[in-house]
Amino acid sequence: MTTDRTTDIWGARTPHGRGTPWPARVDLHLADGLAESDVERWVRSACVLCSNGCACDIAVRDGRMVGIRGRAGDRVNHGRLGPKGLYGSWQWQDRDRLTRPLVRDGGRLAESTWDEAMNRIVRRSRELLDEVGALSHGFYTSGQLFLEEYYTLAVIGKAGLGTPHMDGNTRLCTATAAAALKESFGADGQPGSYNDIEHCDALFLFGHNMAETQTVLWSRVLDRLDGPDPPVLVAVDPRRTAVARAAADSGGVHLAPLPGTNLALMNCLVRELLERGWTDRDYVSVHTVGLDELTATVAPYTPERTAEICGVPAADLRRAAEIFGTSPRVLSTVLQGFYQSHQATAASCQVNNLHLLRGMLGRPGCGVLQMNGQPTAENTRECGADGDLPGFRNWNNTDHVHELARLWNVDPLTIPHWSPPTHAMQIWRYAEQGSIRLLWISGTNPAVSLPQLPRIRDILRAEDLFVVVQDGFRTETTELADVVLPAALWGEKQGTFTNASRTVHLSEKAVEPPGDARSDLDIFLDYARRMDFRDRDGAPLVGWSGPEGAFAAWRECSRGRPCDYSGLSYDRLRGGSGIPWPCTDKEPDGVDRLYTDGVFPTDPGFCEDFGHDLLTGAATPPEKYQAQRPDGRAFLKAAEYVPGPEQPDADYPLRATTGRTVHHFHTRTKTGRSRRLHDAAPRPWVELSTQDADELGVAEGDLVRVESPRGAVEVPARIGTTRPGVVFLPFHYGTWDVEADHGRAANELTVTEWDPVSKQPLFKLSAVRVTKVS
Ligand SMILES: Nc1nc2c(c(=O)[nH]1)N[C@H]1C(S)=C(S)[C@@H](COP(=O)(O)OP(=O)(O)OC[C@H]3O[C@@H](n4cnc5c(=O)[nH]c(N)nc54)[C@H](O)[C@@H]3O)O[C@H]1N2
Ligand SMILES: Nc1nc2c(c(=O)[nH]1)N[C@H]1C(S)=C(S)[C@@H](COP(=O)(O)OP(=O)(O)OC[C@H]3O[C@@H](n4cnc5c(=O)[nH]c(N)nc54)[C@H](O)[C@@H]3O)O[C@H]1N2
Ligand code: SF4
Ligand SMILES: [Mo]
Repeated sequence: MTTDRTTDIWGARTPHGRGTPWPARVDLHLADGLAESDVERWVRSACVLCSNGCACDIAVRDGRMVGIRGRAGDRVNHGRLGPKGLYGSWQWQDRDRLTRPLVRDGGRLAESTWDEAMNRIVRRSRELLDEVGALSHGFYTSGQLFLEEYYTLAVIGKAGLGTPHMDGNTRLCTATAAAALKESFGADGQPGSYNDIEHCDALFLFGHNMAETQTVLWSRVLDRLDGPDPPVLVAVDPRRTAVARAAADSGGVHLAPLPGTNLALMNCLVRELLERGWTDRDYVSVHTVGLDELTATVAPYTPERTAEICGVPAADLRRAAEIFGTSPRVLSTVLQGFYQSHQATAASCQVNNLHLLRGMLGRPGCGVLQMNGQPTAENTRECGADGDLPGFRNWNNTDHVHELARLWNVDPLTIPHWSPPTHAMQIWRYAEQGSIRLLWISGTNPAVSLPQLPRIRDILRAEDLFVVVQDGFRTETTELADVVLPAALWGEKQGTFTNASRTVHLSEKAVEPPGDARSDLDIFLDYARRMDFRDRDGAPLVGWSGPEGAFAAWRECSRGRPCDYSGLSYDRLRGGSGIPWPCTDKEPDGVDRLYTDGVFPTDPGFCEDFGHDLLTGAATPPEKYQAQRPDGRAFLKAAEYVPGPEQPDADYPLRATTGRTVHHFHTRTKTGRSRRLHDAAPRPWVELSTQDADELGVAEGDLVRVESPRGAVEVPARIGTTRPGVVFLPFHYGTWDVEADHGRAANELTVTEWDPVSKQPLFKLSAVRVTKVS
């Protein structure tokens, strides 16, 4: 690697024209002093530091990971890797890892054995099952384990214990992607494809800072922007990000709405399309339901009225609508600026609506990417580790429950389906109230990543909550656990996962885990064995003992469902490229775009969900759903805009939003251990607009105190990137690497509120005040 990719984020350009393939460019980084000829083995994998899932090979020497190289032949990245992939993917391997189970004795965590740690868990688990039943058990998992691990956990939770209290941190991440896809199209599943970037004439990024959060995908966009017939970009983001700047430079527009006003903005864009006749009437009449209600709901959102709500010029709204309405091929991406706000599902559904109204789905260059964030979030959802039934089955459809009961050979009554699965925010509430008494956390660090941290710490510390935490490192969360289980991480175990455009990769084991660390799969299997979960015939409920067996079981579970893996196997995934699902005997190479025929999985017997009222979150009763006679048509769902739950006032006059920076991944357990990435962004900050900074008398670098009704942080100021009235904080910085420093985490400030449909918390909407400290 010749350049420093912490500063040269996207690497060298390989420009190309519309409709031509994205040229390959192979990125490589090896440990200092090593040459490619020093590498003993290259081991196939894909990067797990975001949902892009860039295919790579891990370099191994002397039993250690010593580098990484992009895979040129893979459909996702054509050889490229970003700064996190290059510098954050493996450098943490020997840095203060958890190597032995820890158990809490006399208030302190002490090293122990697997037998002792697992016995404690099993003892507590049995006691609680006897005393109060399965509802005492809650599982809070991740978007970062492997498919095989999620599916195993889902079977344990649903068919072994029978608890509905299971969810992933995907609730904080892409619950809204799933919800918006279910509401509009009947089931989860990404309609579009990354290949649409090569074909689009316009690209809309809704609340998505792709330049920092999917850097390789952004390279793909930059290569179009630098080539002949580049697309026009539209960015919707209250900050002037690299995406926003590129939008302005491309002849497009940067809309910078006030946080919490996305739905008003979207209703305006939908209204403009309808008013100006920029719709495909035939497509709409044959393939959708709900046009009348949508038209009536968006009618009041004139550009002038919307301009007032959102704080953006009416002319810019008209221009954005014109670009959407008149470009031959439009691709949209949606992410946390939409998902982590109130009315998240309603706003994200309007993106689907824009595409439905123009008949722009299932064709090259015309797609929606309701993005994922975490590398394996798709699998959490598919496998049911987010509480949903595996295979995008509908908990409210008895046939679907019976299918699973047959597959697992258990009584259908064991499988919780008397109510919707418990979402993470409610799991934490039950733990707070004391009805959940065993909380098993895997692959997530809630003591930094959940909203309103003072509350989360109190819940985890409570005497009568038994907390199990499974991680590769000591974290803010492990420190509050009763039992800590040392997990093998990426490169130290085998398994598969699926990226944001449905592409499945196999990640092989490159090296041995440190000390006694074990894969999450082995830990879950060990629990199942010790608990002696059995099927109806007395055979072990979980009939597999390794990843490939788990994959085979999942393949059967997915057969015939939208996320059909029946044509996939480990061997097939060892070919040239990852393969997108659905992959069947009929479509052995997978399917690039869904809904090419305009037929959607909305049939009542097939759909994943009967939908909700987007405004209130009330579930649509099955009879009412059937009465709409969707029969394969998509839903044009609508809702009016309402202001967010926490509005600025005299005490807290500014709107705070939070998010990411390019160099770190989440709570930095990996990227914080990479010297280069750490040095590139060693500590947190807050971004202020020039106008607000002037009024507060704050200069660049000044230490300021940011306070919400829930907590405060003190961080240096950066000036000029946000719109007036808005401050932004990166959420990566907990306290694990500094001595007893409180008040660094953005989530000291955030609020415990969620979208009524997806239940995703509102990380991007709290009221704060800022004062200068020095
Ligand atoms: N470098 C890096 N990359 C990552 C990750 C990481 O931690 N670091 N995490 C991965 C994961 S799990 C995820 S979920 C994704 C997230 O990827 P993104 O969604 O792109 O990241 P965020 O920074 O959370 O939010 C995106 C943008 O939303 C804007 N925003 C804030 N409030 C609003 C609003 O009210 N309306 C609108 N329209 N925009 C708003 C913010 O200014 C921000 O620029 O990134 C993935 N990639
Ligand atoms: N304020 C604010 N808060 C946010 C967000 C925001 O934008 N603003 N974004 C939210 C979003 S989108 C997300 S995705 C979450 C992320 O929040 P978290 O999931 O809490 O963040 P991570 O640091 O990724 O934590 C993952 C943990 O799993 C461990 N781990 C990694 N791989 C494995 C594995 O294979 N097995 C096991 N057992 N452990 C493993 C890591 O060491 C790490 O401790 O944060 C959310 N919180
Ligand atoms: S874009 Fe995402 S998946 Fe690709 S190298 Fe970067 S962090 Fe890894
Ligand atoms: Mo996420």
